[in-house]
Parts: sequence; structure tokens; C-alpha cells
Amino acid sequence: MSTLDYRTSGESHGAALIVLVEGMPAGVTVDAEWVNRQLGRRQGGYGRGGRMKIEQDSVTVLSGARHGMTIGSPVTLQIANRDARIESAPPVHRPRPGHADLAGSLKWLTTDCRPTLERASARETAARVAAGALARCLLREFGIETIGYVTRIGPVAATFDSRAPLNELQAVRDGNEVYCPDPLAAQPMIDAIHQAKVDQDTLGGLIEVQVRGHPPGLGNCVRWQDKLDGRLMQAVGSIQAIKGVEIGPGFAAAERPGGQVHDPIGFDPSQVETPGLGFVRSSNNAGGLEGGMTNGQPIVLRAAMKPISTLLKGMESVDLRTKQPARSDYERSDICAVPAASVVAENVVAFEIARAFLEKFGGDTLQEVRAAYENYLQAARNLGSPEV
Ligand code: EPS
Repeated sequence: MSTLDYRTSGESHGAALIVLVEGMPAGVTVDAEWVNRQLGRRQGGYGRGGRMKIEQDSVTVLSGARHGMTIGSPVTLQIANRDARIESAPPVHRPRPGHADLAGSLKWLTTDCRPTLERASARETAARVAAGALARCLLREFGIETIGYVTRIGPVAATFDSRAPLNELQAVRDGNEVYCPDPLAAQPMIDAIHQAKVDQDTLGGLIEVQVRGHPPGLGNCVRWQDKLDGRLMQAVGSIQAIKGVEIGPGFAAAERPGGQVHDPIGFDPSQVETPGLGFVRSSNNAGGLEGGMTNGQPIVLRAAMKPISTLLKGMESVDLRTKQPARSDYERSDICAVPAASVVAENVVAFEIARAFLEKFGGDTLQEVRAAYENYLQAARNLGSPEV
């Protein structure tokens, strides 16, 4: 049994994107339709560019499953690119500020930014969504759910209660084109994206991801590499265009005294069947993580996405061949991809949760994972009782 992990490969205009997932136990249903729904959501959202009209992302399961179930071997998922024209795609000599163009050209010693941008493109996130959605096929077996939504687009912020039941948040989110849990903010967000398009500009925003239904004790305070807060920040911070990640109130907690930040601990025996195992907190400023481990409260994480770096009107740049001033090149792109990024964040967070879950409860088969999980829950509920 290996650690749950994944690797992606593929270029934006290459033949396909591939993701190879290792460490899935045998016996998990591979719900390809569900995975494809996640891919479809990633393609959507108001403000997406022309590419999304060409592609219809869906996975082909190349390995690791039989009769729709995992068999313990690596699962390979392929998403074919319809716009597979990497060999004829034109060179890009005038790097776009904010994109990987300049840094990559200096790294790989080329005046053509094309090879860099082909891999740096956010198209790669389709593969990450497929991996996360596959991981969710496992998490769903244990009632663990993740949700991502948009809380700000440029100047427009959402107002909503993030403690609302997930199905309520999801119903509102899925009812508008910006994946926002505040129905009143959705139209002003759409208007702001439209205005950015008119201005030949782009817009960023904020994303929130929550995890619910998971047990305490995922992650580890022992090795810095295993701390789940750091791992979640890496998973989300590595999504293209994300420039900041915070857990709970994050940076705002630095402004308040401890007595107004830390979440008082209580115990309510009527709640022992809930993920907190009876331990209740009157607030959740820790965002569900203390010491790099889950504490049984919902995980709440936020990320800031900068505006897309390809501007129709271009920006001041330099032609790498001559080093003379030039407007940056234009590549077909999006005006705003914050809704899409919320889908990516929801799924990469799910993958990290599944990895941490299998670190604690892992086995070769789903049956063994379930037994380990139930055994743990029973022991944790008995903690401190006289009969233990
Ligand atoms: C994307 C595919 C890309 C862009 C976008 C995200 O396709 P193309 O470059 O062919 O238009 O729409 O990529 C970027 C925003 C970027 O900066 O690279 C996708 O599938 O998400």
C-alpha cells in the first residue's frame, strides 16, 4: 500500500492531460460521471474565454479500475484536449507581466515563452480536479464533504453565513454563474466582470473552501511536513494565480488579542455522534485546524486569486529577441476565472483530506479502511470514560 499521491502531465494544447493517482485502496467506486460533473463545473463560470466553448472535458479511465471499482493499482485518468495544436501554436516573444512567461524563458534559456506557458497554463488544473474528484469518491463513503465557492470578485463582496448547512450553501452557489453563496452579490459580480471585459481588463477575487464530516486527528503535529494546515496551503497556493491562503480568519486574527481568537472548548454528550465527538466550540476561528491537525470542527480556508495576467489591451513589456520595449503578447484567455478556481480549490483540498485520512486509517481495501475508521471512532468516543 503506497501513500495517496498524484502527478499530472500534459500541456494546454498538447494531446491530453493525464493524472496518475497512486494509493487508492481497492473497492472504491470510480464514479466517472461525478468526476466529469466536477470537470464541467471547472469549465464554467461567468468570465471564461473562448477555449471553454471548444473543450468538453471528461475522463477516460486508462488504468486502476475494473467493473467501475478501484483494484489497488495506480489509477490513470486522461482528459483529451480538443484544441491540440501545440506544434503549430505561434511563438510568444513579448512576455505577459504576471504570467510565467518571463521567469520561464529565463529559466529554460529561450526567447519563446510558448513552452513555458503551455505547462504553466491553468488548463493543468483540469487534471487536478479529476484527481480530487476521484479522492472524493472515497471521502463520500465516510460522509466527508468539501465545498468551494466565490466570496469576492474584484470590488464586489458576498455577505452570507458560512455556518449554513452545506446543501443550502451549495444550492445558492449552483444557482448563479459566479458560484457565489450570496444570491444578491451574484449579479453585481457578473456586472463587474462584464465591465472588465469592456475595459479589456481582468478581475480576481476571493474563494472559500470548507470541509465537513471529517474526524479529528487528521494531519500530524510531529513532523512539519505532515502538518495539515501547511499541506492545505500548499495545495491551494499552488493553483495558478493564487497569491494568498488563510485558515479561519487568517491575517485578521493577528489584529485581535488571544481571548478573542481562540475557540473555547466544551463537551456536550448529546453531540458524541457528530464529527467533533462531543467536543463543542462556541466559535471556529481555528478554521478546524490546531497544531496541524483537524480538531473535529469544519475546516474553513480562504484564498486570494490575482486577476488573470493576459490583458486584451496588453501591458508594458519587452521583446525578448531585441530587448526593446513592446506591448505584451495577447493569448486567448479568460476575463475572470475565480469561479473555476473555486472548483479547483474544492477538489485539491479534498485530495489532501483523503491523503490525511488514509495516513490514519489506510488499508489495501475500502473494507479495511472502514474497519480502522470505526475502530478509531469507538476508541475516541470512549476517551476519558471510566470503562477504558
Ligand atoms: C484554461 C485554458 C486556457 C485558458 C486559461 C485556462 O486555454 P487557451 O490558452 O487555449 O485559451 O483559457 O488559461 C489561462 C488563463 C492561462 O493564463 O494560461 C483552462 O482550461 O482552464
